[in-house]
Amino acid sequence: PFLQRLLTHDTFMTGNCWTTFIDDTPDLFRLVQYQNRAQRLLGYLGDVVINGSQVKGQVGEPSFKQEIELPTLKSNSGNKVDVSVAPTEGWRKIIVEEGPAAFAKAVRAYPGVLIMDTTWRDAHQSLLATRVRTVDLLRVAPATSHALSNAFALECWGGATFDVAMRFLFEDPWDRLMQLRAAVPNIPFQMLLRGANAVGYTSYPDNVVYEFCDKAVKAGMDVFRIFDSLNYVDNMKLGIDAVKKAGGVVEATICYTGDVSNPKKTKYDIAYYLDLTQQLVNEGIHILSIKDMAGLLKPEAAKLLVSKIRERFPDLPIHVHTHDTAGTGVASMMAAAAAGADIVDVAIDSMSGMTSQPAMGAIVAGLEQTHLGTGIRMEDIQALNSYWEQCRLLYSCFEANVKSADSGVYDHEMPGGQYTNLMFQAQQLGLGTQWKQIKKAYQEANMLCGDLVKVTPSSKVVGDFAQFMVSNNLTPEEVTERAASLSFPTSVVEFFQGYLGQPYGGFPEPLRTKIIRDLPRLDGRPGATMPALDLVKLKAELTEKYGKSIRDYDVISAALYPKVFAEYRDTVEQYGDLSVVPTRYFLAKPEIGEEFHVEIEEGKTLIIKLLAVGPINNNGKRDVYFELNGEARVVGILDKN
Ligand code: 3PY
Ligand code: ZN
Repeated sequence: PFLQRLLTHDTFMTGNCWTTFIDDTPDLFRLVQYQNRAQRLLGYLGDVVINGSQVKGQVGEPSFKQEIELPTLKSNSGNKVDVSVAPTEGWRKIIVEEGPAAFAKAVRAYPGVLIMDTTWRDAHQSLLATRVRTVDLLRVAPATSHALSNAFALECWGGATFDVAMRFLFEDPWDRLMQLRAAVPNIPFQMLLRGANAVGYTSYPDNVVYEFCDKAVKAGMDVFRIFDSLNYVDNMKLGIDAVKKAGGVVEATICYTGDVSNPKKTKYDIAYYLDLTQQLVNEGIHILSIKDMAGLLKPEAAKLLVSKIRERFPDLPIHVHTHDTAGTGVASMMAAAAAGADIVDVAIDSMSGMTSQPAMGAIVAGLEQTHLGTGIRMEDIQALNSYWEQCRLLYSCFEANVKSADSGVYDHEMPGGQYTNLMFQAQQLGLGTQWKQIKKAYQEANMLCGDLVKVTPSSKVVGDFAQFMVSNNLTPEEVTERAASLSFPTSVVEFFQGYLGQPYGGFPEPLRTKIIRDLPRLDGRPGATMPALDLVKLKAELTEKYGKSIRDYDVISAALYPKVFAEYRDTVEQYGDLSVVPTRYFLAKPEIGEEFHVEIEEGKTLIIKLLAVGPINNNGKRDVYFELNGEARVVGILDKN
């Protein structure tokens, strides 16, 4: 059909088209591009048909294969809300019109408690290996912007979402942010920034962190939860300064570990957290976050910690984050609210509980008749929840099979996301029966490291250490005795060298010396000794390789994750933009004869049907026959089975 169109094209028919053909006939070339794009997309779909999805971490297929029903919202008078019209009311207005300081002040003055919904980031990072895709967020975005218009924020970016988007979902994290921003203009967006590690697992040159924050604000980010995995203030200061310069809201974080309600746990006590808060307040922050990444903050501890900070810093907005691993999340957030917290983190019910955040519905209902109401309506939560119930099933192939609460977390102290991850990995490696040992070894490895704050990336160090102990059958005593001759995982060695920063209380000796031997040691902020990365040069190199479409955003992606970015671009080169493929067909093949739609750009929809699969040929390939917008298409796919 293309050749037919070419041969009958008016300009072509004149016979006078060779030199200026491309310029004179842009419509024809748009058609070529479009057809090329469609063909590449069929290449991906064909590969899924023959070889199954190549998305890492996927076990089986989605257990839900119907079209997901979108939420219907009703106004107080019972009329259907037209969610295609974006609401104008919401907390973001204050950030945009009056700036971060005025926003923080208004939040502090709010008489009730505000919620932050983590469904779009931490909840799926903790439950579904961070695999929720942009399409599924975008579909629920209009309803969310109405239903949660009084929310403090939607946590939707940062943490692991940045690299997972490129690495496993073959999508661009910046596009995700910009598209969500366009769909939700009224509710502030929050991201998780790992201080000097930005959205990575290691320190970066300072200029990369500054550029990252600048671009994040430009792409639509508002509030930055800035933490350091060792609560090392020097690392955090860099993130704080970078966010301030970018014009974002600085939510500086104390990562919570230990148990302030237990007088026997003395390393991380109230005095430690008050001192840390003071150091952060000295940096001129807008909001304080208490980040309980493992779910260790018992209700009594929440009451104690929040009330002490509230007493010392009456004007400081306090935002509390927890994970529900032990099952105390709702009680702890209620206690934090009663003790003076301004904002608590929740996830939509069907994406809540266990290693995720506590349930939005439970907390909103629990506070509803008190003087601490959230301004969110229960019926709106139910409407959003029904979308997420279906969505969770769509991503069932990434569930880690965490089936219950685990109050053992008070001993092993694993962060929520890591818990699910390590449990899944243990199952995959056939170490499933040794899960109990991993948890025990994690606790032992933590003590060997000197009892650390454990959150990305320090939690990875402890996790790698624990897996090393289990696979080599080592007790803590054996590790201590044989440290000088054992071959430790790189992350452990680098931690002891000081590449993550300085842990509170210092490195344990003589273990440090035995592990790092004659390798260099860093005794200050790791990034301080790193030369600036030449981003102009990097952009020129990327443009040379990928063409003029390289944006400043891409330069940051490549600076943070050179290899992941290159592989992501190769995939896009091969298949085109896969973010537009509906998840069900991104992860699993359609039935023969099943028709589905892919909107490759606004107003351009491909109607696709799988027709047949041919026999294997001499090259080990199979022909996969599709119908595309009514025309037959074939793609040859290597059968890897
Ligand atoms: C991350 O760094 O991704 C986290 O979620 C830490 O809690
Ligand atoms: Zn978390």
